[in-house]
Amino acid sequence: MKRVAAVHDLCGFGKASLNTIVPILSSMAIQVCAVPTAVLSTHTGGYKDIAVRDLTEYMEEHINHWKKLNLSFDCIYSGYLGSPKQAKIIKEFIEYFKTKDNIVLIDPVMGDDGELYSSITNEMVLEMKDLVSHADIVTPNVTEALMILGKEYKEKEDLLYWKEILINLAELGPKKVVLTSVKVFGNENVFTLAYDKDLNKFYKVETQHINISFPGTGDTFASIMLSYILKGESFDKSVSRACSFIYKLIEEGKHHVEDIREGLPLEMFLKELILDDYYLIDSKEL
Ligand code: PXL
Repeated sequence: MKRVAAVHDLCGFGKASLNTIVPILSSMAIQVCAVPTAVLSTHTGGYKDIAVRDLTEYMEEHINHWKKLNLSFDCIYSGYLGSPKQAKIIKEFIEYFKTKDNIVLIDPVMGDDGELYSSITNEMVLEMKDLVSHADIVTPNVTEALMILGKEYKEKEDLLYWKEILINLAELGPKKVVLTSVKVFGNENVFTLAYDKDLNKFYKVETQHINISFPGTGDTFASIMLSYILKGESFDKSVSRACSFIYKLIEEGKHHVEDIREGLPLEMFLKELILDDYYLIDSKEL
């Protein structure tokens, strides 16, 4: 069984972070070993008076125990961080647990729609940029990508501009880059773009834009993509499968979720994910 070290927070209510990562990877027969970065009563997407416990100090003890146990992982997968110092802890984790065969996926969870999440500081953006340079694969949305590159937020651009952004991100270190929530001039759809530096290939997956933003969608996307990669699916197919399933979840979410803050209706459709029983939108070369 493949094993993933998942360095993410736990939000008690509202499907995001470990509440989506654990069910997705587990149902795809991948073992999740959590390194919790913070515990929150809810995610920060629309709730007030959130209770938060940052686990920066605790994380080192947690990881030290794992070192004594001589554990090994097929993937190191990080997301939302509780403090900028956690980026350094994760870099050390990567240095210790990285092998020539395992993969490092960094999802630089920081914001969406041109805004940083309320808990994310400028220091965090700089630390995240540094952390991204240690990744094999990164999965920012447009907001996160432009923040990392120190560029001003653009809601729409042409595909050549976004291609350049993929290249700029790969220049930081990662061999594979996935850019989500991409909008293009003269087109009402939404694109997910991917770049495989080793193959020098660019891919795009185009889906109809549904104007609802469920918190936790990025975590769900990255976890589905990672599940397929670990199952041996090709990079571009893994991206297109994740896009297809996310599209299905958003579409179903319109009918099944009363309060969008609760997140995507993941539990209702996990079975379809496991059985590959959903409409596949193919990727095209860009
Ligand atoms: O889904 C990303 C995420 C993770 N963790 C926390 C968040 C969010 C997005 O809002 O607030 C705490």
